Amino acid sequence: MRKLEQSWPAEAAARYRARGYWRGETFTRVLRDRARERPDHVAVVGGGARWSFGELEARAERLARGFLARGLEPGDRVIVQLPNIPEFLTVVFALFRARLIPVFALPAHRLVEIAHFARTAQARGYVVAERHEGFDYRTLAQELLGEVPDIAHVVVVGDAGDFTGLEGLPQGGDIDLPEDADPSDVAFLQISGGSTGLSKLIPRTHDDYIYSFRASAEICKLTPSSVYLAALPVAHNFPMSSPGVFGALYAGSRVVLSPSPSPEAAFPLIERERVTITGLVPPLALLWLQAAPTTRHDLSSLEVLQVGGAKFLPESARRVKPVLGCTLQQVFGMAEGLVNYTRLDDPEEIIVSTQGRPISGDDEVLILDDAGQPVPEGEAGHLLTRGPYTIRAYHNNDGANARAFTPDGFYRTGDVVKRMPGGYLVVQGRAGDHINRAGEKISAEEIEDHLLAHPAVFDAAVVSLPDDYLGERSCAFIIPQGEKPKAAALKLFMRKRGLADFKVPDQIVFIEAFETTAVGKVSRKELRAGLRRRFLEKTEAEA
Ligand code: OOB
Repeated sequence: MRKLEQSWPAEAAARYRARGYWRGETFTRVLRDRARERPDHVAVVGGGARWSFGELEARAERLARGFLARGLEPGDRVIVQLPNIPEFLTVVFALFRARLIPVFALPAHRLVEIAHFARTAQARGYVVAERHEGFDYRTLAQELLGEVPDIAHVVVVGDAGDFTGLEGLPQGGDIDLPEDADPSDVAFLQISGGSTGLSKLIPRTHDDYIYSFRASAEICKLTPSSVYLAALPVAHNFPMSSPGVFGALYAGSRVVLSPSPSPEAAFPLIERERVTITGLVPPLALLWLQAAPTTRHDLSSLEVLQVGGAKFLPESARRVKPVLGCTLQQVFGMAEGLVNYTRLDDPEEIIVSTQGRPISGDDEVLILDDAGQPVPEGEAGHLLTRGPYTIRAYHNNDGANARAFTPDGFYRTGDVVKRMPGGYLVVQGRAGDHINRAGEKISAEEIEDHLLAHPAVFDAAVVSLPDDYLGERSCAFIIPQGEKPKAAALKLFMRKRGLADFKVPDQIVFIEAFETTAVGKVSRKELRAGLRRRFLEKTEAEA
């Protein structure tokens, strides 16, 4: 079996075990333990399904045999691109049971992204839903096979068309399931927000990831009577593990999957299932705050609303309790590891004005100035971190590893933060050039590359602009070549290249030239900063 590398030095690993963070648990054992303790407790609700822990385990086991009987082999990587449907959980637990390695993609990803994940992970399998929000993933699968022939198996949840359906996998009755994974093995590959260039793959082990959601479930005080609503796309790290669906299942709670995070979809589920906790990105939280006062649905079961993924401004944060009647919890996390939470019993001022403090006493946090020196408490600096669930390296990416990690293993988050008394962090912004569009991270560089592929684009620079609803929106400054293209045509061009919709620039501004300094060329970073500054000054002057 091809094992993927994980990268904590032996000394750190031994310390994390000795301190009880890494307890030798695996995903398969966690599910088995819950299924034994409370076989009939409803674990997953979604679509028409209501599966108990016992049923979830039995389904996962059956599917695990099916995947292996189909020809996948332990160690193979399998891209999982599923919306919030209960099969997400059976598929993922089945892959763990069969020692296959899920690679998590979001439903919004398209050919460019999926092909990149498939190549980087050397994936052999791809699991999709037939369709979601009007998009047919079987067509995407077909295109993927044309680009990445190593994908030998496509499995479709729903009507499979020419592919194999989940229900149509061989029964595999005669297949022996492999021994359980070693807890220090890489369990899956998560994708990075992609701050520079293309998304990177993040190897997470059973030990480190299970620690992060077990501790998160404790911080969120989950019990078997809690009900967690997955409103955001469940393959994202926040609804997956902070405490997310895995933390909820760990605590023996119930997971409810909402097909969409909109109030129209989520509010009826909150009422029907008596949901106690859910997580949103700031723009959705604003939408909920707007919809709640006039809804006919009873939201009184909601005890905690988590908000994270992008900065939630104090003015909005202050409204959560009076409008929704529940406790706000701010969550500042990253797929690479470190997650910060405000605690449920923190004073209101901490809850509304900070992004929380780390999960673990062994999360090491450095806040450094440009010269790499620590800044005093209360002053802004670059956040670097190292700890029991923060990776030390990306999968197979020496270039990114050299940039993103210090020689002694700290991850450079790219975020600029202040540390307040008690270790609470306040996010100020970020040093890098990505756009945080409603929690979706977009790399300026990646989008510029796509724009440059258009024959009428001479040069392009993509920046973030403040946006009342999205937090940030993307704006592409373009120097045309020859006849000026239409903005709509450029957007269509990006979509046709197979780029996820959220990456298509929200705004396109044509300009004649980029400024250069007397020395000549400026860095892309300065160029983007200058364009953003001048654009904002100009719009302010016009207002
Ligand atoms: C979460 O994970 P990613 O990997 O999509 O994005 C991480 C980045 C952070 O480095 C930071 O720039 C930004 O997203 N971010 C926030 C934030 N939470 C994340 N910026 C300001 N305020 C916040 N509360 O987004 C993620 C992963 C796990 C839990 C929660 C969010």
